[in-house]
Amino acid sequence: MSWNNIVDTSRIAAGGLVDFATGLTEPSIRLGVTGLSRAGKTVFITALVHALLRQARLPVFEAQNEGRILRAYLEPQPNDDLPRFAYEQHLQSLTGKDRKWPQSTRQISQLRLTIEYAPESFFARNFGSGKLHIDIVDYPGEWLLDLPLMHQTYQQWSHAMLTTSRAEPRAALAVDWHQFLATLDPTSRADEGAAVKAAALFTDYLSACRKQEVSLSSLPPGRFLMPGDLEGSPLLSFAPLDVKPDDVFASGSLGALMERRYQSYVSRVVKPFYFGHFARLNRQIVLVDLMSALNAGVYAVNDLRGALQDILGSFRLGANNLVSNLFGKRIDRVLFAATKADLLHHQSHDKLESILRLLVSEAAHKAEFQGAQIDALALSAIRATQEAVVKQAKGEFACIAGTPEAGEKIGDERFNGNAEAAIFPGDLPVHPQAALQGLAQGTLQFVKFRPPVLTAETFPHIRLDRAIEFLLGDGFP
Ligand SMILES: Nc1nc2c(ncn2[C@@H]2O[C@H](COP(=O)(O)OP(=O)(O)OP(=O)(O)O)[C@@H](O)[C@H]2O)c(=O)[nH]1
Ligand SMILES: [Mg+2]
Repeated sequence: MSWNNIVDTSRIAAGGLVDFATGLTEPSIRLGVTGLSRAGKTVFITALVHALLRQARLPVFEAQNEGRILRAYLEPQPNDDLPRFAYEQHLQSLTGKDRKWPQSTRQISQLRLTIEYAPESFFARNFGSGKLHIDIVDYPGEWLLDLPLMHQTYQQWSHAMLTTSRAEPRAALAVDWHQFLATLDPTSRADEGAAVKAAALFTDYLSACRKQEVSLSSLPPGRFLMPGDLEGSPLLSFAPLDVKPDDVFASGSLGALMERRYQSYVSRVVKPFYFGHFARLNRQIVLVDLMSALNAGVYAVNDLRGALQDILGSFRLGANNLVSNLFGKRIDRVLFAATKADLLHHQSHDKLESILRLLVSEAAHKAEFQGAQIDALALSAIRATQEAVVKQAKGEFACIAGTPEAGEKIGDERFNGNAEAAIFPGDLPVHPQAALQGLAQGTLQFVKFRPPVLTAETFPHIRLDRAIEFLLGDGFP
């Protein structure tokens, strides 16, 4: 074991000890909620917490169905170094007069929910009630996709980035960056201006790859698109150069400068995230905007497949870690969820789920993943639509209906944010394999609907209860 590994391992050990000390008295589950930007993390957490606090109708969540959940409440979180998830604020925006989706979040945050329950066994019940703390951690999926960088040198990473950026659909989006790159000589004297400009053009290329029409997923380094508190930091002024995986740079060269910055990024950004947050999770839900990827076509789907494989590779890394095993903190359940299922008619929910299941099982196979339970489902944390059948001369169409947001367009009609509308969202192919081959490209029609008017105590949802049962169900013995 190298010196570096020993230092790293002791970092988790220190963190693990704190968790161990705080977790000793009362059981806790540390649930990571992640997904790329706009995947639906904030809405999911707000809906999950709301449903548990208000004891919503969650038929598949057994402990609640059996009437064993006694009380649920929010508590101060145990980690002082993490911002709190702004639950009240997000709920307020969803339920306020204007009914808005919560604002985009750019940072990691955490919330502690505590649930008191009646234990299942007669013996335990006579000892009093059980108590489970659920620490929910919301973090950008972009940061998770950075973990493979810990095992790559700058030269290997550069070479890989260049290779993928030279194939379509990336090549067309990389033109400006490639043009500038062609003027850079890695062996020339280090030049700060060139490094900054290369980083800026590389970042523009990454954001172009994220646009809805392209919808690519795997775009590290994660902080370039989702800088968090590193906005404008020199840690982000590096970019790939046209080099070979085994090139060596002379000191004082541009190559050496980029290499040093890359290494700082890995040791000061990626590793602290891994050891400080990721390695301490024991449950994980990965939210995926699968519909956008399917609609964008086969490149987007393939890219998502690669991203899922990287993600599962990272979870395997967590599961095998000696120290995390020692402290009982390892991810033992991972749920992949296709979000916003309410944008499709229910006839397509099972199809959406089968497509995700196929993608995940392929990725798990390739990543040689084992050691944790994996599941996949299609859900809507807050259902903004209802279903309707629209009869037209050509036949009957299974539609969804809701209130489109102001400014949304369907055909020639522009909405004002108050009128309701029914649309035919399109159908998914019957065979999941066909969808993965790109046959769903351009077939789905998306409209942004406003959050629903609350007619009951709790939000309508699709399969949120299945997610809860899988992620937390065994916490109420
Ligand atoms: N119809 C519908 N839309 C949803 C649902 N969940 C999320 N959305 C939409 O997706 C958008 C993004 O959701 P967020 O929960 O903010 O996503 P996020 O992953 O937290 O995004 P960032 O904070 O930007 O990383 C929302 O503004 C909604 O428009 C859902 O269950 N149904
Ligand atoms: Mg968010």
